[in-house]
Amino acid sequence: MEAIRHNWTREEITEIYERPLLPLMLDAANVQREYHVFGEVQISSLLSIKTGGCSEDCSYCPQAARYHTGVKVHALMQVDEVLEAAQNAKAGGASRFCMGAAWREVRDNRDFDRVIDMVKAVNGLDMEVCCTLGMVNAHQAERLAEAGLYAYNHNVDTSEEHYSEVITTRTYDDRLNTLSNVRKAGITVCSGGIIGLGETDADRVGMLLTLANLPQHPESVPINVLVPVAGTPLADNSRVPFDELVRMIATARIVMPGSAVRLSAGRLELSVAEQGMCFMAGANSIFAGDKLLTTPNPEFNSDKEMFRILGLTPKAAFADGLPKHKQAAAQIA
Ligand code: SAM
Ligand code: DTB
Ligand code: SF4
Repeated sequence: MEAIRHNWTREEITEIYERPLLPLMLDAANVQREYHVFGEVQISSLLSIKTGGCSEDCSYCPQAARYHTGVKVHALMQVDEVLEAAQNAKAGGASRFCMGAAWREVRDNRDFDRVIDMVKAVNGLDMEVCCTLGMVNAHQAERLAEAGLYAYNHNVDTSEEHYSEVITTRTYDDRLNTLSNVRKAGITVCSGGIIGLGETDADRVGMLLTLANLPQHPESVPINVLVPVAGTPLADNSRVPFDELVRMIATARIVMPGSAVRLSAGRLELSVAEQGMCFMAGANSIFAGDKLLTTPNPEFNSDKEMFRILGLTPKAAFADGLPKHKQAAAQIA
């Protein structure tokens, strides 16, 4: 088994990214087989707990207040509503429940107290609980960890060089700083990005270089394909050809062998055969459920059929080990 590395060079990642597609897929599949159960796919379910009206200018995002996208603003949901959604997600086969808020950052107010209650409530269902709430400081990350948060999603989104073309209201370093706060609090890290933002191949390599050279790789790496939304500045961007997505996934798989690589936004535009190529190239996680945060995602039954056709199996919650607070509880029991 090749060692997990954190000293990749740009040249090495470029060489991998540029390999001919089928040999690249084979290389990625071999890594996949060494580090994971081939064909096992982790299923996450997403819920937008606070929708729209966001102050940021992320040029891809339907929830930014400044773009007129038709997304209805919705205040923070109630804990019991969220719990019910999590129960439904679990019944549908999800092992992870991810709550997303259209916030720039977490603030220390009653809304955050309510999110803490949501984390505790969903944690009681024995699901991996995940949040994506924007920037967090060290203290906020610790509060989330104490409440039982398993994972925190915060994407670098693109390369450091391309970042300011996409977002101007915060910096790449802000993003990395939040990831470091999350890591220090002992929460697993979920961080990836989007392709189709107008970036070059060098930017895609650059994004993977940032992620693969973090002191510890993110446990989950979501690869999103831009979902173009009318009203956003990127509404008319051309669709990413599927082979470029496969290439991106395969490269992520090879440079971060132990991580879950998530085939994230954009699945609705992909056939089962194209998604099958992504799983072959090392994707081993998806968002399931007919909605992402605000945009549509494949229906439950079509994903069920895809799992049947491709021989995929859902991964159980906590298959990679219990988080700290659950380990203590397991010892007492
Ligand atoms: N507000 C928080 C933040 O920005 O970190 C959390 C929610 S935000 C919607 C989470 C991620 O969704 C973004 O970082 C981005 O990668 C992804 N995303 C948002 N809009 C998207 C779109 N139209 N297509 C693909 N991915 C998108
Ligand atoms: C991630 O990388 N993708 C998810 C999740 N993390 C939060 C979000 C995708 C959002 C797609 C656009 C929408 O539905 O609003
Ligand atoms: Fe706000 Fe997050 Fe959307 Fe950016 S990606 S506009 S921070 S909700």
